[in-house]
Amino acid sequence: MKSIFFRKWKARYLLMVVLIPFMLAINGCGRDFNVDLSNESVESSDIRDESLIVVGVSQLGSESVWRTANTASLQRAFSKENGYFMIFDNARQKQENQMKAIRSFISQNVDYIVFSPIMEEGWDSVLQEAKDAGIPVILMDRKVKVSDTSLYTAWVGSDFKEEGVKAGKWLEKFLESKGRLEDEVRIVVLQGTEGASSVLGRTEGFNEILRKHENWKVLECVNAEYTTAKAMEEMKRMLKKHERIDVVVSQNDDMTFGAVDAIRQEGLTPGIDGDIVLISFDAVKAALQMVQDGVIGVDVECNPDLGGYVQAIIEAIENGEPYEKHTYVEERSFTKEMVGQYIEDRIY
Ligand code: GYE
Repeated sequence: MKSIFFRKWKARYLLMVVLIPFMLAINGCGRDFNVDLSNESVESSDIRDESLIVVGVSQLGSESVWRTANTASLQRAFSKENGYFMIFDNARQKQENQMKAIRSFISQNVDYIVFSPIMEEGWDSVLQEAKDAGIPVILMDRKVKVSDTSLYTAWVGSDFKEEGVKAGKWLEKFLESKGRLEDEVRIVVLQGTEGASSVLGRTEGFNEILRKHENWKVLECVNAEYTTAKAMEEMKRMLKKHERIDVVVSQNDDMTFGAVDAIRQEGLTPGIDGDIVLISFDAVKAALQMVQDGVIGVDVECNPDLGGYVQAIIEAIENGEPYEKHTYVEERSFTKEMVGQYIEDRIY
């Protein structure tokens, strides 16, 4: 933890390094510096306010509705009203951009670095640099695979493996209810970004249940990058290639939307009473509506509202209080029978 004096000095310096490139960008000549101030008007009071905690946030991209909700959650948590100055960088799906952003946060001497690592591997050196600079790093959403866990301070996110298990168990129950537990079940899997914790965990969890059923056949497991467009393309291709597909396991809702469109375009009916059953993850509002309509069989929730949890950890560190190294957030699954009561309150 750094002294107030240091923070005051640093806040003044930081506001200069943040604001100057921002002003240049407005004039069309700033290039690499990516500060999202769309929700923050930079007023002179910001410049004078030296008590704010400076948090550098490296978001991995904006590929999904989940990700947008996650970014909004961070913006709510790290607001000026809550005592924070947030420097936000969108890495646009590139690990090298995330590394650049983190190094830039280190050179600006921020108080905390918060980031969602696009993939698990490859973070040792940059995290070592943050540690050497004495800047706590709080991971959210996805994890990192490092030899030394002291390279990060804490992690907040979902139990992705458990999400995969829930998906598999729902499929068991569903097939049983249809009297199809013994039939051959032909499955395709739409996976998200290669090497991401959410992909690794959901795959591992689902496979744990899959292994118990010899009659469940995975025809293909493809990378559709967590996006609607890629999933639509892949789903169309697979529908042409395989004479019958019974189940699509789609590792996020955005890909599910693409798969549903592709299925319909092929003249088939997606849904629990249709030709192809869909299993999805995230549980964003538009997908919950599709659960209610019977188009998606189950949507396994993944909670993007992580800002408050990260903020609580920072506050504990600031106050010298204990905090958990790993925090798993609460989640449930949604099916047609019970989803109705949850749709209206969904804010994303
Ligand atoms: O499910 C997906 C997103 O890592 C949990 O990333 C996250 C996943 C989420 O883009 O929609």
